[in-house]
Amino acid sequence: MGRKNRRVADGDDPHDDLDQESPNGHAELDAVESDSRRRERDEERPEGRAPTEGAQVMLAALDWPESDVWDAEDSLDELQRLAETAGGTVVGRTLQKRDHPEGATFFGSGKVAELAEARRNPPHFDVLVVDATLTPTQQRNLERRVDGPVLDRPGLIIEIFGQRARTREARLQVDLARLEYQLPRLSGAWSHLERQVGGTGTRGGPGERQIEIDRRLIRDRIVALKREIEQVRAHRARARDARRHGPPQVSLVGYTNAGKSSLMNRLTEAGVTAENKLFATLDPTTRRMGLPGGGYTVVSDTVGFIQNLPQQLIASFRATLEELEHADLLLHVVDAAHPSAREQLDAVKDILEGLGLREKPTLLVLNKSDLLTAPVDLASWGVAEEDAIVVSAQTSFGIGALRARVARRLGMAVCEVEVELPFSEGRLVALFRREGFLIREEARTRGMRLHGHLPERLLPTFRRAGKVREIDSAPTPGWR
Ligand SMILES: Nc1nc2c(ncn2[C@@H]2O[C@H](COP(=O)(O)OP(=O)(O)OP(=O)(O)O)[C@@H](O)[C@H]2O)c(=O)[nH]1
Ligand SMILES: [Mg+2]
Repeated sequence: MGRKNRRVADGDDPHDDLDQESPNGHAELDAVESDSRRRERDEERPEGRAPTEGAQVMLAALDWPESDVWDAEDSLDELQRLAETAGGTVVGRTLQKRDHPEGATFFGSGKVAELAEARRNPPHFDVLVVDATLTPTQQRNLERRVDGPVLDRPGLIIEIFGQRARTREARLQVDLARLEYQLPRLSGAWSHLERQVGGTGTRGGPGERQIEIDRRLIRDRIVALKREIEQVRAHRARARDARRHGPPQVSLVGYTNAGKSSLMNRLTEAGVTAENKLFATLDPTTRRMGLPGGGYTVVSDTVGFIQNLPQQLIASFRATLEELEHADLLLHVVDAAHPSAREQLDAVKDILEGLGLREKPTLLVLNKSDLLTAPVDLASWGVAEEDAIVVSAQTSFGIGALRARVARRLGMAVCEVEVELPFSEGRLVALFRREGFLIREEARTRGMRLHGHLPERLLPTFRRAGKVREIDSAPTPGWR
């Protein structure tokens, strides 16, 4: 899934004062944290504030041959939006080209020195955000070198989820992801444990002893959170069980900011928050959606995906993501006008595959057609015509067709028919009334003639009992 920070051998590392990766991936613990550094951290990072909120942020990325999944500049653009979403102001961005990442510091020594220099001089930055997954050791070493806090991409995404989480379920899941992320990083000079475990109140003890205490507290909290999340999962499973005999389920999935919530609002008038922000939605919302012909389905909107979605979040959001497993149809929403639309599509497909959802019936919804300057060539998207549809949640273009397509894919499409049935088939007349829309009913000499709309899946039943004539009519406009 996306780019990974490849760990390289430490042998060529010229920085002997820096932590080295030990075989289990953890470095030697820091010695005593210096008083001045601790003071600075406490002043800069009062309890409860994310490191990026109100901070001046420097972005840095490495472009190396094996990291070619995304164009490094496009990925940096996305990182910039993420940093801004997290409340930071980006004061600079820098890209280093290299054969491979440096084992101890990720960037090469020249770039690290340049970053340290940039932090000391105007326009001074508070936080360095790196567009990669750093090992805990690299993160710690970079913090020492630039003498300030360093966040990697997963750390930043987890921060944003933390800022966005509102409901109890989302909070539990984000807290778990954050603690799992932090556990191996605890000895970092700028680790901000205080707001994770409700303030231990004992900070300031000697570093190593304190870190051991913090580790124990985090492990205890992780156990407690997992227990609570398990209860949420059990509750969701019971709710799903109750819905099993209800209408079919449709789930919206897709990259963050693709327009899932906007589409949900168009399809159901749900009034869900849709914003030009990354990760506007963290909780699944479920609403009824009317289908052409009078049937209905249930649609859920859920959390957006992103390239390199942190594993900790995927694991902790399992309770939420499990809803997707039980959907009858996935609507994969893509911002077709985005310059990185293909990469976003692939990133989402990777995540779906990782969740075991590759075989789920899926309809690709190419959204934001109002922003497109050329007609969509479905073949270039690698999908068959019947598996994709072009829409605009903003202008409503294609929304009626999307409803009809969903109905068809769920076997709930409706057609206009004239049916002749013998008098003995009274139970089918009742079925027509219940499941379809009966316009006219006539008693003829040999039986009944019914005219109206029937779900396509019921046509064989009626054909077995009598005669069915399909009336070719244009789809009714404006179905909601
Ligand atoms: N021009 C245009 N903008 C759209 C369209 N659909 C959504 N948007 C805009 O795209 C932005 C993101 O929309 P959302 O519906 O919040 O996206 P989302 O997929 O739910 O995003 P997350 O919840 O963050 O994952 C908002 O500013 C919407 O107004 C569209 O069809 N055309
Ligand atoms: Mg949303």
